[in-house]
Amino acid sequence: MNDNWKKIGVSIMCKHDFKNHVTIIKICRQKQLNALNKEVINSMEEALDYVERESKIRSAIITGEGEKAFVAGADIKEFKSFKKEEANFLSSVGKQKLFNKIANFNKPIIAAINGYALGGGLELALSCHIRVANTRAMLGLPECKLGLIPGYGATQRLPMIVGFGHAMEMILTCKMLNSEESRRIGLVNHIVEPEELIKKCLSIAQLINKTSPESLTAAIKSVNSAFSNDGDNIETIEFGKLFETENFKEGTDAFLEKRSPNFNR
Ligand code: CO8
Repeated sequence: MNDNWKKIGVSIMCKHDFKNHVTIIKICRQKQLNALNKEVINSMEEALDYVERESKIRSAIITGEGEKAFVAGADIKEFKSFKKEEANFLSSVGKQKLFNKIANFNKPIIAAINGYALGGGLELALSCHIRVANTRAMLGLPECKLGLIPGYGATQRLPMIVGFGHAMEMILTCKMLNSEESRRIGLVNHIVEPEELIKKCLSIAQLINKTSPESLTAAIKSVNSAFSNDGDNIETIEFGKLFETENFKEGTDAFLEKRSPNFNR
């Protein structure tokens, strides 16, 4: 990466384009398909804090390193041995530092989905205000195959974005959608060729940047308020409970051992 990129923590790179008033935040854990661990979440929070404060930056784009993945989920190796309390804690801290922070941000944030957006990775994209995918993107919520449910907001945000029926089907079947299917149900707003992805997001940012910053903050707050309820807490509690089940252990063991899970049914 060239000199315009600044490193935050171990795995976040940021490019601040003050002339065009936009920051690109890139998650760089390519070998693990940019899976979200605690370090990524903390560094993302730091990057977002800067964008929030810097008045010359009026919008941001989040993307993943490499050609394969936006983010392939929360880091399964990190949370595999968690008990209920640790799971509840990780879910609520992650929401506070990253997912809800983005959803309630004072400036618009665009997800540039450059490959797999799975589990927590799709939840990250769902937290963003606008989603653009490239033609290689694959979107899905595999949590029920791991003996879990989505724990970073998808049970709440997905029905708002694609409607109850499509949300239920995606969560209950764990089926991945390609970019065309994702656009058809409104999960992503646009699809472009891989080399056009950042350019397309920048062109949306340029339109945003011509508007009033105060209006953007108020618009985000107002649109979000249409959907406020207690579901987010219920999701965290239900998510934690699953860490006490045998099937969670079996689902995550099976993934790490590269085999199909054999669930107690
Ligand atoms: N966590 C940790 N490591 C991962 C993850 C992940 N989510 N995804 C991929 N990796 C790692 C693989 O283990 C592998 O590592 P290694 O080379 O050391 O074996 C490397 O990335 C490359 O992956 P694959 O070899 O599997 O690549 P493939 O091209 O064969 O497959 C897939 C790509 C289909 C994306 C596959 O990697 C996959 O299915 N990944 C897991 C997807 C998934 O289940 N995501 C959901 C995770 S659970 C979650 O996000 C819960 C959110 C709520 C959490 C709340 C807080 C606790």
